[in-house]
Amino acid sequence: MTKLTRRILVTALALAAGSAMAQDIKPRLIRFGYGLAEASNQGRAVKLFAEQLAAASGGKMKLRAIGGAALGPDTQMQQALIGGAQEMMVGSTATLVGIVKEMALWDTPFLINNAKEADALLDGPIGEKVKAKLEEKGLVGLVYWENGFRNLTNNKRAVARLEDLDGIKLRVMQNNVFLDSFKSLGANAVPLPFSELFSALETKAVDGQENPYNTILSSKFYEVQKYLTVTNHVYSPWIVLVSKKYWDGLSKDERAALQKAAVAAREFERKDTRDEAAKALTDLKAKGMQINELSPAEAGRMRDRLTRVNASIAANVGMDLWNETQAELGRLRAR
Ligand code: TF8
Repeated sequence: MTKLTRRILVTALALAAGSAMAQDIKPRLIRFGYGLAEASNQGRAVKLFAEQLAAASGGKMKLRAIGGAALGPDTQMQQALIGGAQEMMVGSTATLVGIVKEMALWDTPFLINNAKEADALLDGPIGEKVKAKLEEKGLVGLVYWENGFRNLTNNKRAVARLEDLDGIKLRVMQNNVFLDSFKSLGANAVPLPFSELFSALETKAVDGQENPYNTILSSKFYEVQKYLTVTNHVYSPWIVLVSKKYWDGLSKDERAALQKAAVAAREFERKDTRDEAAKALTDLKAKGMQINELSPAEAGRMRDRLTRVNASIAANVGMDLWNETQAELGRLRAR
């Protein structure tokens, strides 16, 4: 080797090492909590997130996934993130309404009609605006994932007409929009954390609940619920959250690695969830559930009752945000 080639080689090696070291990433261990089972769309996406994070950080940022609400229900994890006792979580936007009132926007019945609208609205300026409200409350929202369109199950009777809901004890998420929505449909709505739902259904403390097909499957609600009514009454997002205290201590590169992994997991999660939902009804039927669709007339009556809560949602999230959302949806639908 001539002196010159040796010098070139040494320089090349130094440059390569330099670019790896330019990544300001320290060894990190992130406790990431979630509420559903490991064998669920949520669990699968968290696993992919962990892999993507390792890849984006040269193996330095490690994610410890803790599912099945082992770290507590959503509201408890949110407080742990705010206090800095836990680094990350994914959960329902609906359980955040007590912290950021604008999150109630996503609870508006029939706001979103399909997956395309959901992605465009959540990933666009409206979704960003709502997400940004978290920071002053001690949370950082990275991305929205899909929970999905919610449908009704119960153990009393097939719900074919609005009146069939009369007196049904229905578990709802801990949030006033859901409480008002289902009260206005005539159900006896009871707020409960998700982690208590299976046993409440099993012991018949409640008669029914509402969640996307994916969750009815992965949480085995078909074991304790006979009737499923296709209502698609609201599109529920999930949101990936980081403790702001933790986030503030991260370098630019560490933040970028987290954001990159969150987006990759979002793309995976939405596809996985939609694929699973598309065949879920067949699966749930095979598990013994009795499934019915509402007649257009009854669906219309339900829709009409549910949208009576819109005025109070608009007042709560603010008229500006409400109007901007309607305008954005108008634009998306005109495309
Ligand atoms: C509910 C939600 C839950 C999710 C999950 C725990 O009904 O849909 O399934 O928030 O992340 O509480």
